[in-house]
Amino acid sequence: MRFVKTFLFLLGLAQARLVVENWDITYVTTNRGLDQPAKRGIGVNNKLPLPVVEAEIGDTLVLNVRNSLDTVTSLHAHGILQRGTNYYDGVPMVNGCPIAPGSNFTYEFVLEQSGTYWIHGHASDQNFEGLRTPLIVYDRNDPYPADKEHLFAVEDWWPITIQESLELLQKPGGLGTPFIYPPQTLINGEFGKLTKPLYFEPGLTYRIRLVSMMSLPLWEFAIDSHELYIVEVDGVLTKPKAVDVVRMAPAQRVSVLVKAKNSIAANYEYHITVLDDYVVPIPGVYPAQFDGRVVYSPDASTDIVQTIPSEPFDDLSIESLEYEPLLYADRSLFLNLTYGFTAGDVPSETINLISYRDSLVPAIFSALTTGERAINPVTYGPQTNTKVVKLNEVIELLFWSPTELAHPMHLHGHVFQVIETGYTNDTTGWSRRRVPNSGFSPLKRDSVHVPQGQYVVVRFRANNLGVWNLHCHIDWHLGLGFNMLFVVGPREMQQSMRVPESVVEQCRFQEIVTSGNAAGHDTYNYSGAPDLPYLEAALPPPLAALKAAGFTV
Ligand SMILES: *[C@@H]1O[C@H](CO)[C@@H](O)[C@H](O)[C@H]1NC(C)=O
Ligand SMILES: *[C@@H]1O[C@H](CO)[C@@H](O)[C@H](O)[C@H]1NC(C)=O
Ligand SMILES: *[C@@H]1O[C@H](CO)[C@@H](O)[C@H](O)[C@H]1NC(C)=O
Ligand SMILES: *[C@@H]1O[C@H](CO)[C@@H](O)[C@H](O)[C@H]1NC(C)=O
Ligand SMILES: [Cu+2]
Repeated sequence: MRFVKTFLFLLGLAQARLVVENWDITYVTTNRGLDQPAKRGIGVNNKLPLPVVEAEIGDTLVLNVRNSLDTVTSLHAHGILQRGTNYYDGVPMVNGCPIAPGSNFTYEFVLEQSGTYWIHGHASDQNFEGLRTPLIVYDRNDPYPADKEHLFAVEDWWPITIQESLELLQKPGGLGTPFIYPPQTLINGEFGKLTKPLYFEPGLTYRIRLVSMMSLPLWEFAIDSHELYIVEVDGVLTKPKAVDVVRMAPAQRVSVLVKAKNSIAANYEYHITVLDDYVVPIPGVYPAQFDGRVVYSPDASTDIVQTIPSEPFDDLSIESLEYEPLLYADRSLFLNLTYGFTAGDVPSETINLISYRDSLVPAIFSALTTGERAINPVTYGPQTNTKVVKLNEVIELLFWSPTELAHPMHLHGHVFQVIETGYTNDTTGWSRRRVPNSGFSPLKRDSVHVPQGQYVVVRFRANNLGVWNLHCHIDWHLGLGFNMLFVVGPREMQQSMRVPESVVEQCRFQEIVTSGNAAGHDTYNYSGAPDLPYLEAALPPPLAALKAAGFTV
């Protein structure tokens, strides 16, 4: 399909088109080619893996969804900014309502960015069960033209469902139970051991797109004796950066250019290595290495030249191609990424000791219908940990992970500059690395990895009207409340944003209220709203603030 389109562009026939996908979201029973019993997955049109979605910049993507599950669903186009279409960002009870079982819903938005993205379920972590696929947006004027492309989408496949897994975790003493059920690695929808060869032609330049659709581990990509030039990170073009190894955290995407050798005398290998640091080690499962052949000629003897082990690239050493110097921060938010226990030792993931719970009213409707009160974060319910920011305000986030857990943090609707990383420990004191203040264009991305015991500082200009999630992309962490909201420019939203009738209708027939505060009231009355879960490790301030706002805690 892609080549047909390229041909049309050469003829000058290019024009923005509709790319229509008709997706019936269904349960699929499959073992995905693995030597283990089939289990339930969530697929599209009775198939798993899902089709890769391909489009050109400027196209309108129309996703016609039918929900054939027995539970609600939703889709999120990860990394797509949804400028002006916040209501199609796909987070249930934030951007609208979930899609009810048996009903249809259409997402429709313009693809204004080129690059590598993915579409995944955002209701009840359904991506964990297979509802995830790459979204590639081509640009015929791409400043980094390549002769050919390859894609590696890597995901983990677990023998139990996320709901079963979360239920086990939330039993007293249940920490660690996910690891009793070891996962397998799938590459482009197939078991990793079936790694397909890459065919290289001498002298050509290849673009290799890497997409991490993982629920948990990090992984690395390398090709023996071939330098990789990073040119895209999370949809943002970068200055070319030569590396031997690319490291991918869950939800991240990277494109590299690779120049094929001029000779067909030897073949090589590529390696996808799933790491066991940053996650709980699972003996016999992680680390795992999957090797494929890079074939120049079927006659050549494979020449395995191991890549010299080297530090994978680091966000602070890469610059965005389009120059934007370090932003000046108007406001700085300290985000303590930690966890606590509710009564009965049930673990809860938290940001600043608040574990996210949905409100009774989707946040977008609270922003649009509460007038002046929309600028008060309490309107959205304290258990959503909402920050209300002015349109175009520059926000600095300091992600601090003091625990033994690492967190890939994803912001919806924006890309942030990654400007500082570091850690502190008693023996060595502070270690701090920061990008230069001037003459440097910090890397911008939508998903940043915060390693355990370390911190990362990012800045973004809140220039996209709407309600946007900030959450950890490890599915268990999100499922246990690792999530918060930004409401950008509620006054301007009230003036300019018109939610389509189909979005309101999806709420109405599920009897979900579409006006008022977190509890659906037009006043400061929060009676009936979900309480902030009480956490034993919690510090008093959020509880005190809640009591002051009239909540029972
Ligand atoms: C929902 O979509 C399916 C196709 O997936 C179609 O057959 C059905 O008629 C649609 N239902 C409604 C009410 O539009
Ligand atoms: C972060 O939260 C933990 C509780 O889990 C607390 O012990 C720690 O002091 C907090 N750190 C900061 C810097 O507030
Ligand atoms: C301090 O923390 C860093 C980052 O977590 C770690 O690499 C290093 O080994 C630690 N140093 C000591 C002395 O604990
Ligand atoms: C708040 O709302 C509840 C439920 O609608 C109602 O019973 C109660 O009277 C209200 N309280 C105030 C102070 O208006
Ligand atoms: Cu996390």
